[in-house]
Amino acid sequence: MSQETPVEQLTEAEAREELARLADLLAVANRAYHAEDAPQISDAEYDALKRRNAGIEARFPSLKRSDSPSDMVGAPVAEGFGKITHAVRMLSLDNLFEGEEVTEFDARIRRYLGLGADDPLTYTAEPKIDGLSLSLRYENGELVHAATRGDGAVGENVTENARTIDDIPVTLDGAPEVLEVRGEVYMSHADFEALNTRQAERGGKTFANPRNAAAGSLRQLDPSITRDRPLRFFAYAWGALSEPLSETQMGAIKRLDSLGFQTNPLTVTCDGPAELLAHYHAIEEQRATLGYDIDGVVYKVDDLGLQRRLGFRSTTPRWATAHKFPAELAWTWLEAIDIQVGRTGALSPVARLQPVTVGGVVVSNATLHNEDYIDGRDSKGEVIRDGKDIRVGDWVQVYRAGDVIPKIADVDLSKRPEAAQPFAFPTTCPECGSEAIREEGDAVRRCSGGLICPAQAIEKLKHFVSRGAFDIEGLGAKQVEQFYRDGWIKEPADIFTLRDHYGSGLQQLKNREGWGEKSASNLFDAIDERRRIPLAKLIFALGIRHVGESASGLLARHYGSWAAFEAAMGAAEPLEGEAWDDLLSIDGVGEVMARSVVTAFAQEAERASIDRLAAMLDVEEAARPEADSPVAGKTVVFTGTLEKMTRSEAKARAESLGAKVSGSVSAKTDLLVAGPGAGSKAKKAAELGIETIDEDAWLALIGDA
Ligand code: JCF
Repeated sequence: MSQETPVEQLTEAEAREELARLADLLAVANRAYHAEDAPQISDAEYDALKRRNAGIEARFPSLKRSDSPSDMVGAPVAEGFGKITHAVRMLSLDNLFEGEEVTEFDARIRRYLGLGADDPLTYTAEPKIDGLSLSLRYENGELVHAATRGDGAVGENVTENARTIDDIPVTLDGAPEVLEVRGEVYMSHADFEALNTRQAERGGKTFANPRNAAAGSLRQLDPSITRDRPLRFFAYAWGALSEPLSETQMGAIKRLDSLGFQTNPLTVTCDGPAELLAHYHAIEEQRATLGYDIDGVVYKVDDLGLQRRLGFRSTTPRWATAHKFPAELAWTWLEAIDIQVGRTGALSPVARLQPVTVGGVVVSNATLHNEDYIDGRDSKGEVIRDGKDIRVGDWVQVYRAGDVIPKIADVDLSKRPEAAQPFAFPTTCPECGSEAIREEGDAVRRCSGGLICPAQAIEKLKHFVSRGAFDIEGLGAKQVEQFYRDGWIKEPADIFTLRDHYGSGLQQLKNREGWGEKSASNLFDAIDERRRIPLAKLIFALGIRHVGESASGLLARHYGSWAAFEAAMGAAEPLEGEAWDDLLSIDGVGEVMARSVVTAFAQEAERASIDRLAAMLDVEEAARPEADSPVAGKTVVFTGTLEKMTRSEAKARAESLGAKVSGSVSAKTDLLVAGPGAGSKAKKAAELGIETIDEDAWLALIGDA
């Protein structure tokens, strides 16, 4: 990542741009990984992107996007399994990579808790298993269900499969009435090799690595297949509990162990960052001889009372982190550079590589980001890789860090073939021939063809039918692409006339290859089922740049109905005036996103296509946010000394209840919480007639007293 402008040096404008780029890259990576079960970039690369994103957000909190990758956890639920809503959300972990960051992690926790550098603070450290997480729910000692993490809130029901895993007890003795045990399903190296050999002999599917093998094996619709796969399970956490397991993390792990779960024998307690780091190195040294894949070491605050106080950010606990092992590198030949055109017209260069194994995974594609990256410059025009450009025929270093899209980190000029020419980045779209334009301040060149570009049209359609959007059963990326190529579906509205046009008469869907009477009629029914659609899903499905799932939710809740939303976008078109200001007033909607939506509605062809679609649908109104906490929607200011919590704890708690926390008192302030020593703010609040309460009254108000 050294090639990129360090986060500390980014200007605000660059940061905004970079956050947009990272959101795009991570969305692409996520889709590639989850839709195809075949990662394109490594875990570490993926982590590096997420980390950079988080770093920029930390420096410029106001630029955080409503579709921020920081708010995503894992994959949406796959089709085919029932869904289980987790009683307690399943979390992922923040990552750190460098030794010094362990000290920062410790310092951050101390600051949050108001502890001094010399106060004792114990952590646990354990290997981070590279498998997939699973939540097991026991009621009265019986396993009642098992669910994958899914998106953290809702997972897949894999109970029958989990029952076939030897390490997972079906009954427990002496367990709390309700006990959700969380841990990692994984496959050992030996079992993985044997499985792949067996699969190859039978002409079956072989797996890229043990993690994919474990995921593929657990997510079998037929449990008898899972039974034949040698899966294992380590327990390391818990969800809902009817009574506490212990007062410490280590105590809880021991309790899980005595209940009959496998827990990792390398789990230890450490007093402070130096001991954590020493254990990290000890585990790193044993990594190759463990017999299963690990990708780092997990650190947790040992005291569960402190864990409770530390709480969570949106998807990760403050009391834990994963210290990842460094990325893996390999050298290979760059055989070609292809250009892919995305949904928003972005031309993305993809490196086609002579296949090479990087950290156990065969890599044949890598991202080259954009034209400047190929040239040896970052998006600011600053020199990267000492200014070396990348050419077809070069000997290049591939970098994989984790699990999603590998990238080219370096090039060896001493091996450059004489005939190698600088890469000429196309200025026309390779898919439709339209001019490809790079706008001021955009790192990316984009096809200007809009809907006439088949690549954009197809990508837009794929997005339209994807999981967070219309999610039409039987109409996935493959089918949409086929229908597009046949001229049956050119835009989303055409999906809803498919039955009328191709259900009967000369061109019948059921007579086409791959389709029969039943599947055709099921498809038409599935399409009809989606004619009624929540407003947020419709907005998201439109595939407007910068408008992700959470932004769509914000817009839907703000405008309430399709008619109101559509009218407002039209009225905001001059990018000024009341409707424009109203759009910008939505918390979480920034200027870039606002501009993007309004412009989409202002483009005649696009607007016509949206109107044709809306005419086919019955759009459900969105519920306006309801005040479900006494401080929801209120602007709160804390001042003076707080005695029962630190300032950041108070802020996080207030925000989790829907309040907005501000640093200064103004006419917009609804409530001032003043501790001893409150000065000018209390005075100002009194002048403005703003309600002022003390810490105890605040705790009583929010029900924490
Ligand atoms: O080993 C792991 N992959 C692992 C993942 C271990 C842990 O202790 C975890 C985790 C994910 C979340 N703990 C949490 C809270």
